[in-house]
Amino acid sequence: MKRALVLALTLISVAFLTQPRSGSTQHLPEESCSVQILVPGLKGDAGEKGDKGAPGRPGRVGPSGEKGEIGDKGPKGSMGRHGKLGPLGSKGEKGAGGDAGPPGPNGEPGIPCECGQIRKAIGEMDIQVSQLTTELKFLKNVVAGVRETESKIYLLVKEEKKYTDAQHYCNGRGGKLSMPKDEATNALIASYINQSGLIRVFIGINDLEKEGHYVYSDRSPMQTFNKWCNGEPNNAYDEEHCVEMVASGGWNDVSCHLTMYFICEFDKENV
Ligand code: GN1
Ligand code: CA
Repeated sequence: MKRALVLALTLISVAFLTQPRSGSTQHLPEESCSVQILVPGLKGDAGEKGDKGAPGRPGRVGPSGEKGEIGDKGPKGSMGRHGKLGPLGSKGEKGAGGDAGPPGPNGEPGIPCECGQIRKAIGEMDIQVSQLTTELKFLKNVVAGVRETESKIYLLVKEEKKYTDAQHYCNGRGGKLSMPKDEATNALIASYINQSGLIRVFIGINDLEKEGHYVYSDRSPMQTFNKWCNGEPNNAYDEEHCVEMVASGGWNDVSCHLTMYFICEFDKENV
């Protein structure tokens, strides 16, 4: 554009300068010379093909290609590092006891003394302590409450014993295992059991000497009065020779080896 303008101005100047002017013809050759310098020459012939240029700059990164198909599973990787320590587990069962350890070294020799006498005294005190402990239990039972009729005192012993041990316990205190020989006594013992919140106790009746031949703990044979529960005595498993009273006041023959609470009776005149 710029070039076209220059060319146009040049042509105008040429036209202007080539017109005859009055009184100034003697300067024409010099002015034609300066016009030749301003006008470009004709376009030349095409040159020879140049050398191959340097490689261009790398193009822009193209868009992501489509996802290919899933390849085959690779080989198993090597074992990972140990994970973090887990939380503490719950306490396990107690293990079996270990073997006994080796015996310890011998102790220092003791100070010589009249050991025989001291040992004897300690042994006697041990016996007294156990007797007093037994008496204390008995008294606690008494304080806890007894039942009585005009002639007897009934005591519930809250210690679980086999029949014969229960009998010995009562005998040792001047009494007997309780013997309900009539309706009134049976009802008194039954209410004693109920008020103590129990369901069964040993009473003093057994057929230890002869199957089916029931006697009281004073060895007197059972008379017509009885309170057998329905279907009892049945000598179940062929080994029921002692008698319990249940809360209803009914009797049932049971194994003498069972352990349960029991009721002793004492004659008031012996107390
Ligand atoms: C009891 O164990 P089982 O239920 O057969 C009871 C027997 C009674 C029987 C009556 C230990 O025997 O003395 O005759 O129920 N034995 C004990 O069904 O209580
Ligand atoms: Ca029975």
